[in-house]
Amino acid sequence: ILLNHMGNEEDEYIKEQVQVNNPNLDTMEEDILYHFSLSTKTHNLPEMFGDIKFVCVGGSANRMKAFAQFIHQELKLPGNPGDVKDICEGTDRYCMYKVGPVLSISHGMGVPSISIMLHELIKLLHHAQCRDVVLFRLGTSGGVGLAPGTVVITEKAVDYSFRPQFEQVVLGKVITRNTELDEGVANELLQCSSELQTFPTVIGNTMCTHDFYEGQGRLDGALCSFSQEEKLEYLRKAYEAGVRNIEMESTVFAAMCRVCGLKGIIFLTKQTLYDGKTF
Ligand code: R2B
Repeated sequence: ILLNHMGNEEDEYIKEQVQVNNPNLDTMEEDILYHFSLSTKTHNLPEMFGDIKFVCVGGSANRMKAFAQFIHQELKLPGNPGDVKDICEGTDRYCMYKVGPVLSISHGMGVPSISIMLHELIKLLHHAQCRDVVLFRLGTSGGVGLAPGTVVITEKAVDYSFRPQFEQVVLGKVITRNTELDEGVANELLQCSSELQTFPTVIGNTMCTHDFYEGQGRLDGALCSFSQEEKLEYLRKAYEAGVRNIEMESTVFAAMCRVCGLKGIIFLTKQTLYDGKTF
């Protein structure tokens, strides 16, 4: 999909400029992207990042380095894929690699961690005057009622009550944001996957939780206040609501992409078996 869309100015995705929604940014002499160890004063962001079209984010630093090396090979870029350099080496919060028009960044685990990264990424793309950017979240998740190895492309990111929304507390008040993702790109990815036939792929809803253990109905945490039957009942309801996998970042990812005019896609592999037998 990256190769298909590179350099195609007529492409229907290629319309939007990355939007920030904060008037304060215009009056700031310097914007420090603290957790990337970058700043508008010390770095020429348009020169460094102005050609970015695809941003791929995932939880683990090692995985996102390996992904950058893979993309380097796929795009047949000059130089050695092993030499990709961490742009954020001044901090160990996140790692970032640029390979041609693709940025590969780690975001850690959970909504707070990815949310900090997304604020700084969106400001970075804005300061760098990037246009037509598509943002992908790649990663792992627990599947619900799927065969092991199935890839889920997210249709809607939903909360613990299966609602397509993300609640952010701002100055003590809850703000609710929509979490539906770009349908066109999701369908295109599904089409690519069915042509490749390398792994089973489905489109479904992804449930985002704020915890890996109790929040996901797991029986193997340090705390567990529910029975196996109660857990299965919850997962059954989730399945009926269209949930096909569970992870910990999708709602804020989808909400921030929508607000800032970015096409957001989430595709995740299923690792854990939520079948009531495994966990
Ligand atoms: C998937 O895997 C991590 C938990 O093990 C978390 O970041 C997620 O969403």
